Formats: sequence, structure tokens, C-alpha cells
Amino acid sequence: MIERGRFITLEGIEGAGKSTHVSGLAALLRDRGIPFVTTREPGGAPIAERIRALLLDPGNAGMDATAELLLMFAARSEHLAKTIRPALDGGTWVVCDRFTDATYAYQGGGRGLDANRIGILETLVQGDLRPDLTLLLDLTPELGLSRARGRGDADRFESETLRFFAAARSVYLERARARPERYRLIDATPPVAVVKEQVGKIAEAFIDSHWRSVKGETGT
Ligand code: Z5A
Repeated sequence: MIERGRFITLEGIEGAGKSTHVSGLAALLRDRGIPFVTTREPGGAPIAERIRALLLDPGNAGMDATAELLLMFAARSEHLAKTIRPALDGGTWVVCDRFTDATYAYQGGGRGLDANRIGILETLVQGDLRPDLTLLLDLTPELGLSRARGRGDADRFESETLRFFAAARSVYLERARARPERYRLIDATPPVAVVKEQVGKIAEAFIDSHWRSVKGETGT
């Protein structure tokens, strides 16, 4: 029987370093000989990437918040069907830059939509699928935005206010406190090398506990 792959997500506000540390995690899994794919949200599958373009287009300023929420879950449904579930079912690990915790943070915290409604869509689209491990890269919105805005043209989310990102951050932190079994909180303020070391330690511990549980289950 194929051992199901593990699902790892990276979360945090803009400029926290998620894309940077997806690469580090990929290198670590490669070194350990674990099959994996890296992916992102919104996006990660052809139709989902087209929805992403709509969502990030600064020309769509003023998009209705519920329309935005539904587009996030429409993209997620495609992503799950075409990329995430096939990989996990085939024993491949998935490392994903953002997932549904971002919806709670941005559409819930940032836009002020009701978390219970988000929960209904989460169940509809995902069933009981949740990440096995979520790395929350935490930093102040001031620092995150200064890092992200160093890159040039802002997309529709990057044009939001500090208050919007502060609200998203506080939802992330609340969710991390409420789910210590899944979340690992990492201070993303120090230089990349320091954060990378933290990410590496957490990933190594997770991989080790995964192997221990596999050996325990098979008795080998
Ligand atoms: N969104 C949503 O609203 N609801 C949802 O359900 C989902 C998403 C899934 C996706 O945009 C947007 O969609 C996102 C939320 C929304 N918008 N926002 N905000 P995206 O994918 O383009 O944006 P992002 O996810 O925020 O990625 P990002 O801006 O690229 O941030 P990042 O991946 O966390 O950071 P990075 O690219 O790795 O690093 C940014 C820069 O900082 C870069 O130059 C790095 O070299 C530098 N960096 C990184 N770490 C450090 C440290 N430790 N020190 C110094 N410099 C650093």
C-alpha cells in the first residue's frame, strides 16, 4: 500500500519569506530522498492560475469581498483536484505557499468576512483535508511590506493598507495559538540564514516523526 504524502504549508503576511523558504524545504526533502512537489495559492493548476491572475490584477480594485472569497475557493478546488490530491494519494509530499489559513487571515481578518462562512466553504471544497504541518513566518506588516515593495509593481493585495495586513497577521497568530499540533510559529524578522535554520530544524523534526510513525505502523 502506498503511504500517503504529507501536506506542508507556509503562511505569513506579505514579504514574510514564504517563497524563499519553499526553496529551502524543497532542497531538504530532495536530500532526504522524499518525493515532493512545490506549489502555491491562489494557483497551482492551470485554471487556478487563471483565477489567480484575476485576483491579483490591480485593475480589479474594488472587487466584492464575497466574490473574492468564492474565487479563492474556486481556485483551491481546481488546485486540490488537479495537483494536491493526486500528489498526496500517490505518496508525493506537497509543499504549498499559502492555503486556507490565508483565506481566514485575508478574507476573514483583512476583509472582515465571517469565519463561519469561510468554514462552510472549507468543508465543501476540502472535506476533511487539512495540512499536516503549517509554518507561520511572522513579522510586522511594516517590515513585510518594506521587503515586498522593494520588488517593484504592487499587485491588488500589495496595495492594501498596514491595517489590513495587521488584521491578517493577528488572525494568523490566533489560529496558530489555537492549533499548536499543526502550526509552528517562526520569527521571520532575522536575516534569511537564521530563519532558514529554524525552518530546517522544524522540517527535520517533522520528517523524523513521520518516519517513526511509518515504522511504528508497519512494524519494521
Ligand atoms: N491570498 C488571499 O487573500 N487569500 C487566500 O486564500 C490566498 C491568498 C491563498 C498572493 O500573492 C496573494 O493572495 C497574497 C494573499 C492573497 N497577497 N498578499 N499579501 P503572492 O503569492 O504574490 O504574495 P505573497 O504570498 O504574499 O508572496 P510574497 O510577497 O512573495 O511574500 P513571501 O513569499 O512571503 O516573501 P519572499 O518573496 O520570500 O520574500 C520577499 C523579499 O524579502 C525577497 O526579496 C526576499 O529576498 C526578502 N526576504 C525574505 N526573507 C528575508 C529575511 N529574513 N531577511 C531579509 N530579507 C528577506
